[in-house]
Amino acid sequence: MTYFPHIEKIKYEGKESTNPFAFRHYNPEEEVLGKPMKDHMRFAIAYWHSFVNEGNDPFGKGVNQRTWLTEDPMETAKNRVEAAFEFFEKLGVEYFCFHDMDVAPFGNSLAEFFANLDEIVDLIEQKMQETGIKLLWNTADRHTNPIYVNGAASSNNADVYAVSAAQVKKGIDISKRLGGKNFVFWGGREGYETLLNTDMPFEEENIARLYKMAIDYSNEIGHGELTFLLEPKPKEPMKHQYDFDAATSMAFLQKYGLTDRFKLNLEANHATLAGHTFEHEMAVARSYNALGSLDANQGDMLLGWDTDEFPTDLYTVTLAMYEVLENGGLEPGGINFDAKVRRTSFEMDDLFLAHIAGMDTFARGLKAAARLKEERFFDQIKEERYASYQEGIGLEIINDQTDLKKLSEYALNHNDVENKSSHIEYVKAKLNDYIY
Ligand code: XUL
Ligand code: CO
Repeated sequence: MTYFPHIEKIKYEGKESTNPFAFRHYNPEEEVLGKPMKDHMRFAIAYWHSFVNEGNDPFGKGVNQRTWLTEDPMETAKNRVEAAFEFFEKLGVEYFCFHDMDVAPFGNSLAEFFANLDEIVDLIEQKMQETGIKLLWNTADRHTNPIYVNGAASSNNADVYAVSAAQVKKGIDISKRLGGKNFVFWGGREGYETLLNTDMPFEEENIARLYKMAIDYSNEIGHGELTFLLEPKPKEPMKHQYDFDAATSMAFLQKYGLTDRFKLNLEANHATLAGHTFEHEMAVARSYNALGSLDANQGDMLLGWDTDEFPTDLYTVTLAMYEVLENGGLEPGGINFDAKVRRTSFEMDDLFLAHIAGMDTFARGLKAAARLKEERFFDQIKEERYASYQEGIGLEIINDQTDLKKLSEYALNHNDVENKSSHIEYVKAKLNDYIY
């Protein structure tokens, strides 16, 4: 059985290729800065967008043509595994990510859900062994089930808290079984609508409690190498999300002593929804040594929600890949396409075209970022800009050899403060030469 009969394994054919089903820039084995492209990227496919999403929106039903859909949810789930692994192999992507709810139907009870999961995870495990494809991360979907209407670990209802904990336990068990290296917590409904009825510190403390239990459990079952990733997002579905952005998430992790085992999974569209650039969020994470993994996509600046488009904006992607290089790579994290085809791209083949577009964009971004790094483009600009700290009073400041009295004395004797122009327009024009 094949789900993509017309598609052969996608190959790199070079810039001049006119074959839509070929990479023009992503050449997995090509070395960039001494490392194969594929190892810089560690691309992953998001199960939910590519194999579950039906192409519905608030105004219309699903339009996606998906030949794995049947009347029977378990049969559909099994078909999806087949289709997904055929897709991963043909695209040449070595990792995938999933929510528990993506891969198996819930059925009528938590126990039934877990039994369904066991059956499907058997299949996934078998496919992983056959193909060598690996799990980048899995996660527990604690937002879809109606019981999470008031949150999961932040719920006012302790029974809901327990269900959420059970899903996390099961998720960690699955991670161990499938050799997962990361486990994501995206606090979908961990937030609130109004303070009129919300005890914010109480809810946050409860969330932290669950994370501590997750760490303890992973140790207990001998899966202590697992990296937990908190994924910030500012709004949607909740008005006030507890993990608003990278800085807020780091404050939370520090407050509750979770930084040893937690890093961040940063998503481009979540960054822009928070009023930041993707590279800003990555730079913040890096400053805490907490850049764990990326969810690659892009938003639409004219829309205020999480559109999860495939990343094609070379400018942003270049700056993001520069941060990846500065981070020394992402391993054990990677770049997960948390992106969905537009509703008008409803054919099966569009899944390939969309991922190829994203992968080629990242390949170009990586190459441009490598040139920027090799030629020390940003380093030179910054060295010049902060040169006043390399000598005299500046050097004393950064060596902690001054105090307010000494600085005051110095300032009173220096009336001729001079600033330098940034020439930022010239910098941007030169940056364009690297990117395009
Ligand atoms: C939602 C989102 C999630 C997480 C995993 O906006 O990004 O899919 O990546 O739960
Ligand atoms: Co995401």
